[in-house]
Amino acid sequence: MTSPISTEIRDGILIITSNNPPVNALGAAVRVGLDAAITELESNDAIQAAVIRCEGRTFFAGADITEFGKPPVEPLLPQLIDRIEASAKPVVAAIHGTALGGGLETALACHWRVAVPSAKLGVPEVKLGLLPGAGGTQRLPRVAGVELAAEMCATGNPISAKKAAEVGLVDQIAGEDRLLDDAIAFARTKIGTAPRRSRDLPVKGDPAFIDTFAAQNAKKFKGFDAPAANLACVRAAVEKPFDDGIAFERQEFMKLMFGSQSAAMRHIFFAERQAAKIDGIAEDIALRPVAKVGVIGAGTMGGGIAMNFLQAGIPVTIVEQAQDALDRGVGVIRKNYDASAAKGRFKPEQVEAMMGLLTPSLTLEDLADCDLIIEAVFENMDVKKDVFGKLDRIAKPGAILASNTSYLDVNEIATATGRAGDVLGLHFFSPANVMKLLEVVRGAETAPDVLATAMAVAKKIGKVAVVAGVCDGFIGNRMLKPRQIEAMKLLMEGATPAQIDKVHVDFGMPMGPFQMSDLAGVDIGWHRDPSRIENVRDALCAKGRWGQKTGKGFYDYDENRRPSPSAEVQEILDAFAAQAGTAKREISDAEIIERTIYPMVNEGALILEEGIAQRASDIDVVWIYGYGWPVYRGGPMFWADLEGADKILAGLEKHLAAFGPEFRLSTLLKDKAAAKGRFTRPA
Ligand code: 3H9
Repeated sequence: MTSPISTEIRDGILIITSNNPPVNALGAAVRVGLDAAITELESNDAIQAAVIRCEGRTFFAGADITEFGKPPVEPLLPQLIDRIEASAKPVVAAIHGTALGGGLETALACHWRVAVPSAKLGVPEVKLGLLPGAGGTQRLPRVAGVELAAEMCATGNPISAKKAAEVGLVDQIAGEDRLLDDAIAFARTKIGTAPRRSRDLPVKGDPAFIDTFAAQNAKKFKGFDAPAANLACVRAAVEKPFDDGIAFERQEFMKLMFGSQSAAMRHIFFAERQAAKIDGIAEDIALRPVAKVGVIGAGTMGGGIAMNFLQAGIPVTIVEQAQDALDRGVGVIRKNYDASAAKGRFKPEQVEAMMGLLTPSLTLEDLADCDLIIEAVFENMDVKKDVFGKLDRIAKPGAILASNTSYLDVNEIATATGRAGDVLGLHFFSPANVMKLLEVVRGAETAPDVLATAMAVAKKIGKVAVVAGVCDGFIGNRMLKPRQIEAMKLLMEGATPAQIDKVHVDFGMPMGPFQMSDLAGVDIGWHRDPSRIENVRDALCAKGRWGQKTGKGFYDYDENRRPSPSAEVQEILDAFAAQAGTAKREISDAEIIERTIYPMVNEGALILEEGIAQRASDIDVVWIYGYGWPVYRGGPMFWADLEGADKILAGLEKHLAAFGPEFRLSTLLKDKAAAKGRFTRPA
């Protein structure tokens, strides 16, 4: 096998080049090659200095994540990095693309760094539940200062080459197209000088910043192990000699590496990329062009959907039925953009450019030249079919016709047209311009190129897209349903909304089932007849308890929307429980998990069994990006694997009577439990 590392001597300078697509990850072959190159540097007297560079789109983007959890192969990255740093001859890193994680650590081991203006430098390990474990936490504070190092390590966010140059992390900005030449010229100026080793530099900056920064970000870091470990290592850089700091870093890295959080976060890293792949469709299938988009409905959803395309530079025609609704919708889009501009996210001229791409209209006929038309009208089958019938007459041949339905049967909607192959669902999540998830619903007749085009468009507008089959609620909302039903039953049996919500928030969800109902609106889907009271929801709605928007729902809210338990709600719950003859009892937190989260796993298993999701990891992506499932728990199916299918099955079987006759145990779950098998691949 040829090595991904090649060397060339140019006038006394050893040029060490890595060519390991796609991102020059520092896998075993790269490390072996670099190690040999350093031997060449040291042993050849004709060589006076070296430049380390990469071919392709980026400098080393980090350690090879696919090697984690497998038996280590020498030289280990920390060993290699020490060797580079120890070189008696000057070594210069030539950085383009993204120098990330182990890549930046390699650059920090080089004695000097040259980068193109477009380069980005960062240590994103924390996003994988890790820390820069090849000396990054000890060298970065010495080179860039404690404050910036703490921030970069704990957030994982990269910095620009310009910023890196300001703080001394980059020594020279090269011409965008002349990186190698500039790096060689720079290396030449260092011939004969003693190498500047990061490990020998004093730590710069104020260590008190670390505690302040941790306190400021306490909410963001809640539940995650890695940010605190990163900060502890940066603190060690201040307090300990270099070698002791490195030993501490190693110990903390190993703890994280073999913990469940990093496994979960690495699972999601690959799951997100895997979700973009459609089983059975060639990756190079010809896509339909999407240069112009139509959106029907200028309400919250339609407006949010339109914003995605405007931000990606794609013109949008937005259609409403009445002028005032259209004006309101366009007004909201502008208001949102102006608010973002005020926060510095856009320049005022960018806002004008985006608004300039928007064409408001009162007639569907104006969608005739659109390549993709997304309907976001009232969630009712007859209304949707009427719209699709009209679109069938108006849209140009080959246009993709999409419904933003969150529950309805996309196959039935498609029957309103004579071109079911062009129809699919694009289920955006609210607020549609913010939420990353897009469920792409594949109808029975949806053409492969239509599906592939939708996935490509999703990527273009910055969404994480997951393919779902047709069923009630697709992947996400279908799994939400058993959770909500069981949470409601538990209220009858003696739990309180606050207790159930707390269990979910402690689990890591952004909010519990009742906080979610109050935020979304308890009245969603309510029949709107206050005299017809058949269940708790009807009773709440009849009393105007529609959620946060009316100041009361499952909770009472003060003027700052702070919730408190409601005596009125408790009375309603007690009355319904008495009527049904349900005895109240103590409900444990463990039972809340078994009754509300285990049924979600069961539903996920049914979804897999029925082929609604392509793979278990897709379900995890839906829940991470659409519902705020804590990423350190890896999504419901990865979490199920940690918990054990047998434990989940046993937990569910305990409560079969409570679940009632409509509950269906998944055969797949039973099979996994019997075989002690997993839904997802081990990370
Ligand atoms: C680390 O360095 C630990 C050390 O501190 C300590 C060690 C002791 N390894 O994202 P893309 C694959 S931890 C293996 O679609 P983009 C990726 O799966 C590492 N594979 O491209 C995908 O494969 P496929 C710290 C990797 O242009 C393909 O490359 N570094 C790795 O949108 C293309 O990826 C990080 O966390 C990897 N490190 O974005 C950086 N990285 O085609 C992680 C990518 O089969 N990577 N792949 O689906 C990234 O953030 C982005 O990939 C990057 C490019 C910004 C580089």
